Amino acid sequence: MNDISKIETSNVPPMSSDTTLAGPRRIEIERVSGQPLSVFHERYLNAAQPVIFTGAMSDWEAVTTWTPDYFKDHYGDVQVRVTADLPDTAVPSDYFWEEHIRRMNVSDFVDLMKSAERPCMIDSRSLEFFPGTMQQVHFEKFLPKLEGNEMTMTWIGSKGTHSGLHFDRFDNLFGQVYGEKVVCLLAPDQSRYLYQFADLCQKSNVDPEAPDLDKYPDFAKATVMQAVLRPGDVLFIPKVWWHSLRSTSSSISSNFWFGKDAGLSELLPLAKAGGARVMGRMARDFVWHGLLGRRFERRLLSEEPNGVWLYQIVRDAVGRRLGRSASGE
Ligand SMILES: O=C(O)CCC(=O)C(=O)O
Repeated sequence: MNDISKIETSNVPPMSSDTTLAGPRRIEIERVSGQPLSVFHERYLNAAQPVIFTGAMSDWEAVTTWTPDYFKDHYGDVQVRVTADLPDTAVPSDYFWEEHIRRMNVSDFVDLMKSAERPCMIDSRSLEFFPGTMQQVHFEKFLPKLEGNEMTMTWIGSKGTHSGLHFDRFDNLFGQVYGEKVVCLLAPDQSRYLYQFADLCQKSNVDPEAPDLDKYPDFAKATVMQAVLRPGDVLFIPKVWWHSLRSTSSSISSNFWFGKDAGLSELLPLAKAGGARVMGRMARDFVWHGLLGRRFERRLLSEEPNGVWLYQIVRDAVGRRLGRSASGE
């Protein structure tokens, strides 16, 4: 049974399929409820098609127990790396991580969440840090078999956290456990409208909810899929699909990265969409930060620059080849 839920238009920009209106076309992410798991593979995973399984977590213990206070009561002494004093912007990669990293225990973090004026979050922490929580989520129900490289993470944050529009290299099942988040998705072929960061082609300068069309006029040609995620919703984000998430309340999410990661052949077209700016910067960073080892500052909620990542791949491949020749293989 398909059930297209109504989107809260107070939280997200209005939907529009009228391309004569200024701004991108906005459509709802498909919602499915009932007995959806059997259709996941064929209809969504194999077709790389986003979908929200409404209420898919209703019998997961996490949904009935996880709150900020639950983590404080059960894991208060666990030390975590936190991003705090976060900027009020949808483009966190404009900032640098070092200025926002704090280390504290979960108890202090939950107090901070409740009192801080600026957003803060425990971002992308493995559930292994919180013993017992791994048994309270059941992403494995979506997959006939596991490969062993899956990562189950949690995101715990105050109202107003922004992930920034970006893509990842793994398929992702994103479960909203507590509170609400607004999500925007764009297909990989929309990359040419997204004004990627020169040093990080997987990060966009555009706020998909409130784009600055004077600065980023091509974004008006894009198609944005969007929804409000509520407790119990599981969203499928196919690998290399652009996504941004913003919390509209205190929020706890858990996500599950799985499958084969996108390789160079999938990533290079996305880098090329950024044009000479991205490709030139990648070559420069390959030499400057990779080969010559010059220090770089990591952007907030970001990986190392693309050029450094590429350098590491090349270095490891060369190392393996030299190792094989030395051992006479
Ligand atoms: O929830 C968030 O703020 C970001 C989540 C995300 O980017 C992801 O699961 O890949």
